[in-house]
Amino acid sequence: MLSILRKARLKDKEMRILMLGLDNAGKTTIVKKIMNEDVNSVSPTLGFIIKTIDYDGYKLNIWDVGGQKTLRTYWKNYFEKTDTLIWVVDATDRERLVDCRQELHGLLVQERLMGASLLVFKNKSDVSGCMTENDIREGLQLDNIQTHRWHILPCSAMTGQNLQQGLAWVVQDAKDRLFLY
Ligand code: G3D
Repeated sequence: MLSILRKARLKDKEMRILMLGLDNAGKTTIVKKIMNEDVNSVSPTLGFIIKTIDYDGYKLNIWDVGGQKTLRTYWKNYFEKTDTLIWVVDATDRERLVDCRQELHGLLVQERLMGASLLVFKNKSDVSGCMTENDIREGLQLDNIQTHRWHILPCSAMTGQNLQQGLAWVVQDAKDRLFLY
């Protein structure tokens, strides 16, 4: 039933995208950069922000939800009807990579996120000496994921690197899924 509803919405070219990650990963800055807003005036997201982006004929409703530890228990309130989960990782934060992996894998077992695809943004890739794509792939054990279609992209909310490519993947994946199910 859920997949039928999801398919109907995808046919309407409307998608619900949930952007999550640990606090300070750069979620709000990514959304601002995509919207061409000033990225130098970002304050921590205490609740959530919804932004709608038109991309390749699709209406992308992006939910940016706060990632502080105290707020993570509320993440489940946003799972319903999610087409794509964008998991934002701070590539400079080696200390919290284990925390980051545990939170991500905790999401992937959630029933209400089962039909969603996963895009991992390796953010802050503009910072020299940051973790590589391979570091993140291994650290988050992405190759173990069999329940969701997934993809990883290095990006930077500061320079805008790969943000459009990320949206392109999200939309292409949605198109592919229309034919799959
Ligand atoms: P969040 O929404 O995930 O909590 P924010 O994260 O968007 O608030 O960003 C947290 C901090 O990381 C901000 O710095 C922001 O400028 C910085 N940041 C986000 N993305 C990038 C990036 O791609 N490259 C670099 N170099 N910095 C980034 P402050 O200093 O305001 O805390």
